[in-house]
Amino acid sequence: AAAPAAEEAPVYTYADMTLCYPQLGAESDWRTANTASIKQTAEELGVTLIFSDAQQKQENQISAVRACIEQGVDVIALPPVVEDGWDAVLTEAQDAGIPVIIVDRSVSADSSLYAAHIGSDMFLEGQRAAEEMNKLLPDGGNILELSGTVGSGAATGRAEGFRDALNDNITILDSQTGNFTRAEAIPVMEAFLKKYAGQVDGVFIHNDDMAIGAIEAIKAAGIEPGDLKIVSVDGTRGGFQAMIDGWIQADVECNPLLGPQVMEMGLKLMNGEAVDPETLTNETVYYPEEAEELLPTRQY
Ligand code: GYE
Repeated sequence: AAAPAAEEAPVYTYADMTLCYPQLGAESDWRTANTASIKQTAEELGVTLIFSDAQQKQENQISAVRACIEQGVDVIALPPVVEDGWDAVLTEAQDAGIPVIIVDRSVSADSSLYAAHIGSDMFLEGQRAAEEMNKLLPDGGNILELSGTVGSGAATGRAEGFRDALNDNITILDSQTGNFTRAEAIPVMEAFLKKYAGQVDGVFIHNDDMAIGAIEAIKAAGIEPGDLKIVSVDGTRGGFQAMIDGWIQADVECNPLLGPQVMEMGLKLMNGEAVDPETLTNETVYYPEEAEELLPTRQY
């Protein structure tokens, strides 16, 4: 029998698509912008969106994915809070014939269990952050690291990339998690400043929200802007403002506006078209000198 001609294949449009987005939480301005991008894009394109917020708990995310499988959605786009522990639910989606796009952070599951990944190269972001710290501390020094959620692809990638590119004359005295939130970063930074008083030249902070929290603690300790070199990640408005105020010396961009790419790929998958297994976001580094001019143009 002849293979069906291309024009006979069912062609779905955005209006036919029900997309499940089990968001991992609302921990940062980056995340808020990511959620807004998904919701706005769905509305503009006429995609039916099933959205949930797992409050940074993997078990909530897994339940949300299972609910979407049961409901028979067309596509699941999953931003995984941590890397491990997805094999079972990804297998369930696959058995149900529902394609999964891993969005933003990565998973450790075998790539045969999902259709594709769209997001940032977290290792590269870490390398970029290290290059900035190298420039800020040309004679070396002692630094601290305020890292993201333990076990998340974003924190692991940034930590590894940072160590990969950091000069040998810079020592990481300590590394603690602030779970990507302002609130959790404050006590961590306070404890750091007590423990390492007078010994610290810089801090690598895995996102701008934690940087803003840390800056509160640094201010309270009577330290002046620029005395501690701070390299952060994301490039949110808050990060830009902290650059203008002299607290952050370099901000490595991480782009949360993934809605259009996610929906476009979702539709391709519905129509049985081939997709790129890995789509990396194009990103840069921002500096204080340009922060004032760029702030009004920032979308998040
Ligand atoms: O950098 C941080 C957020 O996974 C890239 O998660 C994302 C990170 C982002 O909480 O602000």
